[in-house]
Amino acid sequence: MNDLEKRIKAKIPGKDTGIEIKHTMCDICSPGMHCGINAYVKDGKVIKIEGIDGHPANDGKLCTKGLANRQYIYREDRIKTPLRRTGERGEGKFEPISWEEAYKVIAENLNQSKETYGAESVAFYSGYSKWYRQLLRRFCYAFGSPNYGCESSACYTATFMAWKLAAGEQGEPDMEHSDLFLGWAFNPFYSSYRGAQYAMMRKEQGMKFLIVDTRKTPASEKLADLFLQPRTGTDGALAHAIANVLIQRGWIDKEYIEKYVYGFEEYAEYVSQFDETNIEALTGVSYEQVVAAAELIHENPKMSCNESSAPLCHHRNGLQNYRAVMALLAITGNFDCKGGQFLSPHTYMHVGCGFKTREEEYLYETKPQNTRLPVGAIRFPLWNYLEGEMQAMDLSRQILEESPYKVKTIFALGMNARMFPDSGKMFQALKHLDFFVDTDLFMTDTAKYADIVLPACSSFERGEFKPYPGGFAWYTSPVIEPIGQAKSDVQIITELARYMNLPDEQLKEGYESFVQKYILDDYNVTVEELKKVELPKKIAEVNFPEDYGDLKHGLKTMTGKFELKSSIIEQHPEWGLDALPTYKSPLDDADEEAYPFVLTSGSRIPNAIHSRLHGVPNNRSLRPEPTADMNSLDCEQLGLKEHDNIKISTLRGSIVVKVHLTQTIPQGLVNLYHGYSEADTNKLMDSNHLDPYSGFPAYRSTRCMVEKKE
Ligand SMILES: Nc1nc2c(c(=O)[nH]1)N[C@H]1C(S)=C(S)[C@@H](COP(=O)(O)OP(=O)(O)OC[C@H]3O[C@@H](n4cnc5c(=O)[nH]c(N)nc54)[C@H](O)[C@@H]3O)O[C@H]1N2
Ligand SMILES: Nc1nc2c(c(=O)[nH]1)N[C@H]1C(S)=C(S)[C@@H](COP(=O)(O)OP(=O)(O)OC[C@H]3O[C@@H](n4cnc5c(=O)[nH]c(N)nc54)[C@H](O)[C@@H]3O)O[C@H]1N2
Ligand SMILES: [Mo]
Repeated sequence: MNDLEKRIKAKIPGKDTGIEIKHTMCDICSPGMHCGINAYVKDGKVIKIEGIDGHPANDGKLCTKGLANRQYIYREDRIKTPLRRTGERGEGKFEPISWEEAYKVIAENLNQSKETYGAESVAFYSGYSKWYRQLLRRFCYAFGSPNYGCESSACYTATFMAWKLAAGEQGEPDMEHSDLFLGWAFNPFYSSYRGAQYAMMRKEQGMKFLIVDTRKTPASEKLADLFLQPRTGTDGALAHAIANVLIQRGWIDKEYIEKYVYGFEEYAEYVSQFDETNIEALTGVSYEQVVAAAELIHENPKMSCNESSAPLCHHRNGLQNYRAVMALLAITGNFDCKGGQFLSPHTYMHVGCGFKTREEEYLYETKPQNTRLPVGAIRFPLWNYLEGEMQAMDLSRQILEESPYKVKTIFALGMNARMFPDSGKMFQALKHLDFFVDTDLFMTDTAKYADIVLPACSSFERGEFKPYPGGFAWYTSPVIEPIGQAKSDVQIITELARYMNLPDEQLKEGYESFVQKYILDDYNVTVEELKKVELPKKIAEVNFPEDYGDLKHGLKTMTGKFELKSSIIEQHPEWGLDALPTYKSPLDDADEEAYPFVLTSGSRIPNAIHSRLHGVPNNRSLRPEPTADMNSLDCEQLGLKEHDNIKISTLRGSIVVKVHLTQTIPQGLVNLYHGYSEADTNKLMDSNHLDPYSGFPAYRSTRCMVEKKE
């Protein structure tokens, strides 16, 4: 009897409960978390869940989303069998078919598309789930298409790109040894509660916080020693103004810059234009506060900074703004040293766990050569240079315009068309396809457009590999049978690869073989061993990096230095991009008088994650209706009371939502969460309001107007 079983018996003395407690993980959230779950299973059903004590990700706790797992996996709209569309696209009429039949139809149509238009006419797309992506990518390459792409066309990748430009690889804060933490667009209280707990602990230990956010948040209230509240997307200007004060006052590390930083002179010259004459007009932050920020940085020399996956980059100037914030680390000598930012190579699925894997080898060793450029490559050349996968923000355009070539088929896992700016255009593009397969747990609005829908299973119904920071690794086993005929995504990909007899033996060997050969073999541990352990097992030693180790060795940039001025961009003048982190306004060109407000969307709320929990009753009950936050003074001027209906309009369209009056956001801003079918904020956005450096959408800065709706 293990400890947990003892606890159960203890809870119900003298009774044989028939309950088994099994370990699994929550994958509702990002791979950066994946908390451990005890699933209480009775008669093949999960009847209760709780966090696993001692688990490195969550140590017994679960957040509002994690606690939703039971209602999530048993959502009524779970797809139970493969389906073939019988009605119009979007109508939702389907008939069940067998897996064999589904594979046959898919294989025929994919091959047909390849024969008629070339392999590149088939795009392979993954929504927010990440755990199967390696196999999907290899499938795409084995099929011969360059068009693998995913939700990361709008999440995190711009951050990696900013890091690749500056330092060749991704950085990570050494918060443990910092005097000051630069929490720029940082509110882990809603997006990652473990991060919030750690920040609170460091606060209590005396670390200072400079919080920069467009809204007042729990982080600005609980953590900030200084809080700056710039207008949305004006962060680059603000960072430059802070840099300018640091440089003018000599509060920079000249020796470090001399040795390790490239492009300082031109950068210093450039930022000198952000000063007391213009900074308040540009950002809404007073010059006094800019100086106060510089003073705080000067007084607390060891400074690290959060890595922002979304809000900083969700602007048409996002990547440049990111580079501007990172520059503060470089000029104060806070990159590659204790208490600052260190390079942290990705272990798996872009999460740094402190040890290396050969994931990239698996991903790229079969990449086809001499294919056409992936979708988005011409429009976003820097993206293409650094990432080489499809920039999915250009997908709807290419499907509809059929330029530079036709994309006629999409094979998708977990596609959410509402993720794309101008989501209406993405739905239109789906209609334009010859053939569309979507694989999901639920019958979503997007799946309704598919010709074939495949039922995927949840993390409770599958086994999955997972590494954790500190050198830990785990491999879960299913805790219940799949719902209906659902299969795990990796099983689907592998079976289809075998059915189509794709020329990739490794892919056909499946997921476990990939994990074993490309990850675990290097650490002398087997999948079978990891499946048996109760808690994630330490498989690798993780050593703290030496100060300036990477810099002394030379970074993986063209100059070997931290680049304030990008030599990659410098060498490609034909891209029309700036090598320095130049600043430009984030806003679109809509007429300011007609559209006097700015819509920012997506700031995380604790009870939802994108589209996937809006249909889960407990979570929905915490915020039953799509609700926009607006400043109380703006509401007064518009004659709005709490929970009135408002119509938010942009050049692209309008939606109706409830209004919430608040002081947490400044006047002129409208803040709304995304992913709702009935009030889709991305419907309001222009599909061309994108960052030319990264291709990222400007979810957080679109001009809009607001009217009361009776
Ligand atoms: N306005 C606005 N839009 C945004 C953002 C924002 O801040 N503002 N944020 C952006 C960001 S950062 C992100 S990451 C994206 C989120 O990207 P999305 O892809 O929109 O994320 P989800 O809504 O979770 O949708 C993914 C789909 O995958 C399905 N799914 C879940 N688990 C599995 C699985 O194991 N297998 C399969 N096959 N399917 C599964 C879900 O049911 C869902 O239908 O949204 C972006 N969209
Ligand atoms: N509960 C919950 N947790 C999540 C998610 C979720 O949907 N729900 N999504 C997951 C995913 S995919 C991601 S990418 C992460 C994102 O994680 P975070 O980056 O933490 O997400 P946000 O809450 O969007 O942004 C953080 C803060 O940035 C501020 N902000 C927005 N725009 C700007 C700006 O232009 N400048 C500045 N300085 N601040 C700005 C917001 O007001 C917010 O308080 O969260 C993950 N965790
Ligand atoms: Mo994200």
